[in-house]
Amino acid sequence: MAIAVVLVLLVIGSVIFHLISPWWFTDIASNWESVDFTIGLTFWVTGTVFIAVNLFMAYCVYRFRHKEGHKAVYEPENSKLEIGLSVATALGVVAMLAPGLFVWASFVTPPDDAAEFEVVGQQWQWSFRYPGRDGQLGTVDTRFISETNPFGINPEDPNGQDDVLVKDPEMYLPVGKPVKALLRSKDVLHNYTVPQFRVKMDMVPGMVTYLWFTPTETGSYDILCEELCGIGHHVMRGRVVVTEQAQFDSWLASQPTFAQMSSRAPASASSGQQQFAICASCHGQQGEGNPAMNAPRLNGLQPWYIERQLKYYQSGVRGAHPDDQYGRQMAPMASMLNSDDAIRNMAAYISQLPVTDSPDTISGNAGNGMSLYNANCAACHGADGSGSWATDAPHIAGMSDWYIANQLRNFKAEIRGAHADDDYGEQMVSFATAMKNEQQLNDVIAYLNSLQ
Ligand code: HEC
Ligand code: HEC
Ligand SMILES: [Cu+2]
Repeated sequence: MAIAVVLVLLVIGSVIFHLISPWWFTDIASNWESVDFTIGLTFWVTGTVFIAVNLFMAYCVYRFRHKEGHKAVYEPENSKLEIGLSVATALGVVAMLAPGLFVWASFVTPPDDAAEFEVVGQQWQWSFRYPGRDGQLGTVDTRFISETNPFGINPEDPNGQDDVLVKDPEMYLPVGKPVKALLRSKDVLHNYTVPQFRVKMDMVPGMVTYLWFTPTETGSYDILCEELCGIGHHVMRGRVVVTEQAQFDSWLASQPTFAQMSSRAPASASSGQQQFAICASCHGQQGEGNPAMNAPRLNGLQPWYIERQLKYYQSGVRGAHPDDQYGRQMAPMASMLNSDDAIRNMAAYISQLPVTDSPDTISGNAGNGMSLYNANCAACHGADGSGSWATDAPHIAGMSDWYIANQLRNFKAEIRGAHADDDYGEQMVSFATAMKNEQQLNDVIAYLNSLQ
């Protein structure tokens, strides 16, 4: 009897939970209502069966419970019942699967007028490529990938010259126009997902997969990587902004083409040097850092990382948080570099400075730090802590240890990395929590010190 009651309560509870649950679809913003329809249909079919089977079970438990003097009857065959159940099950399965086949057929058949764009996945960022005026994307090959050609575009292919490159996890699309996304991965499996569009597709290294949709609502939506295995897919966040055509056009025009990017003059370290005197007053002549000024060592940092930080300080992505005492001292200094080129030149100058030694100021259990580091950090910063352009992670081994410790505290407290446009620091907010306490933090720092 008690079991029958529990079963009935289970059914009632599940239905109520489903009805009041806050976890339901986001508002749809694309043409794929049919995806919602098929998922809804599956819910109805499985939900009906769930209720029917459990209530029937509760009924049987109650009706056929043990009674003194009653004997069970053995009835091995009942063809009427068997046929009925088979037909009902078959109908239910068909109802769940058949509509999906039609939806899938249209999902893999983009309309002819769908405009193409490309999504590139890498550990752990998104970037995007749009065809230029010729409407055609140039060919690509992993062999061509380098710091000056991050997309690996074939320099010999004329179609690639006017390709528009978005090396930033924010992409735009015009509202109401069908688009076809070509999906490519530089390294491992990824999965491009925009929940509001109801689209997702795996990205497989070595091949190009695709999906298509028509954005129907203007707005800004999260891009997620729904690949699960691997350390950082959950921190691969991007944004897709759907706007009117005119706004999309002007955004696209503001992005560099491949020809523009590859014809840029190389950064000039000697121009950078001219402006370094002011920086040296805090960071030291060799960029060796000065704890008395709370200014960290800069030599040893990669140019792309320095460039990004200087831009972040300028735009308030870094060094604007009210509790970021030291970042706020640095931010106005970055504003003295008054152009993109000035920033590039400065980064070039700093990154070629001779590497100095930073005195150790923090001690801890390096062995313990090693396990923490290898499990949580090495995948991005490298086993030797020297950082990697491919994962956008800077050199951290042997740098000013008091500064590194401070940054980890800042990430953890979301003083750094929580700004909406901080697409790189955001990853660290999640990983800084790997050190549960000050002791573990010191252990990791001790290990980083031992790596220099
Ligand atoms: C008034 C002192 C001061 C001056 C002048 C100064 N900085 Fe800084 N800088 C700092 C401090 C303090 C920090 C550390 C911020 C923190 O702890 O978050 C910093 C941080 C940085 C960082 C971030 C390092 C990292 O590992 O992320 C860079 C890059 C940098 N400064 C470059 C420069 C450059 C280039 C100049 C000259 C244009 C300059 N700084 C001038 C005080 C200064
Ligand atoms: C998913 C990749 C990833 C993982 C894992 C990761 N980091 Fe980072 N880390 C980054 C990126 C990207 C940045 C640069 C952030 C930026 O540009 O603002 C960064 C920045 C940092 C900085 C700031 C350096 C500076 O000069 O200011 C420190 C310190 C750091 N990471 C330490 C760690 C430690 C310790 C771990 C392990 C607990 C770790 N990271 C795990 C990607 C990662
Ligand atoms: Cu991924």
